[in-house]
Amino acid sequence: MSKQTDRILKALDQFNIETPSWGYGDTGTRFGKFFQDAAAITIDDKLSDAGIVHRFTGCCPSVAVHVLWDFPPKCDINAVLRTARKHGVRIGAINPNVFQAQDYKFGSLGNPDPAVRRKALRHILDSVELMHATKSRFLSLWFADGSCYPGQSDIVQRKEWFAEGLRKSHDKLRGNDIMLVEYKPFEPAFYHTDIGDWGMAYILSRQSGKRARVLVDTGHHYQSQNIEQIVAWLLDENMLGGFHFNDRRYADDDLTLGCIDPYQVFRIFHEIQLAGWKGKNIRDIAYMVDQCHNLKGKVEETIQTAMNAQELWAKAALVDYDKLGRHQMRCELIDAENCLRAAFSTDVRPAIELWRRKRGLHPDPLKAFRASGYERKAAKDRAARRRAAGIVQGKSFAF
Ligand code: PSV
Ligand code: MN
Repeated sequence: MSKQTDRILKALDQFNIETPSWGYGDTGTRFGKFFQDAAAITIDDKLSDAGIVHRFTGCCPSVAVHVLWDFPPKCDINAVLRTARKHGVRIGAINPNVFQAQDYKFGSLGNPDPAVRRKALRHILDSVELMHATKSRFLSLWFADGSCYPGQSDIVQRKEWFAEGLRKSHDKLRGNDIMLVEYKPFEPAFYHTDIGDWGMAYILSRQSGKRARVLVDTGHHYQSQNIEQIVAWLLDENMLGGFHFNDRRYADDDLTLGCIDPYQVFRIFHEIQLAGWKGKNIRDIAYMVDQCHNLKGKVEETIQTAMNAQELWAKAALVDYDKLGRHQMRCELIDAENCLRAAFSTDVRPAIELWRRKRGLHPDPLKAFRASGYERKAAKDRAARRRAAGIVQGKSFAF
């Protein structure tokens, strides 16, 4: 076996990517939803879909869940855990939901009304309990909080409310739990967002305690921002908690990882593997997908995402760090850049196929999934269940 293949196999052994439960259900834009017969209806369907993705790719053993969408009040947690086990997956990051209730119109932890702040905190603390009940390690926090007009809010006062709420949330963590703090520059707030960029997420995480880290959602940046630099800095500060992967052309588009700019994902992966090579602990990083697909088949798309991720991770494992370092020290720009280009342009697919074969997997997960007939069966079953339950296609967002 060539050294290169060996390097790829080892890199793939250390790479898993978590899929989101919300990527399996019907979703849309604010202008409407396009429904799919095969889309998941219940948490059982979502876990079944996630199980299928893992069965064919071998690299998606866990599923991120959104508390209210997947664990409504009074739901039987043990039954969900049993279903997950049956489908060969485990529950991953727990995402509290402090944005959809009417109370949160003007914010959650940053709401001027102390009763709403308390309600949001209560939900987060309940989510920590759910995290412990499901043996998940990650509490993943995203807040829609912000304001839409200049003068609407006292920005610094809200920062203090956030610091307080996050500290209290962090206090409930234990052992090797991690609290992930996600940032986003805009949407749904369009003037200021309380946790608007990685610096704000970093400051709040540092103030919260040793179990808090920053979560980088690749779709949550301004156009042309250098995301790999943010990743490199966070790694160096031991503050990189994880990712929500998706690709974008304009804003938070939720497109398939690597479909627009695969080189950017490669550059992010390169910074991570380089940090690992330099001795940083990169084992605890949570690689997660945060995508909702309105047009592509949900399971097919998730398989495609996992395959793209593996391919780019494998390419990033091929950078010659000694050589790169030498060229950098001599300011040999073209040669240094070519160290990255050489790795990026290597065809890693045969090595990935070998990795799959060694695990008893089909070398082409997408082909194997299509041949399985799973989607056809799910479409028939779920369309009938929708009909029986009277679930009908919704209207547009304003009518
Ligand atoms: C918000 O845009 C976000 O990225 C958060 O991570 C949410 O949990 C997720 O999307 C919901 O789709
Ligand atoms: Mn996200």
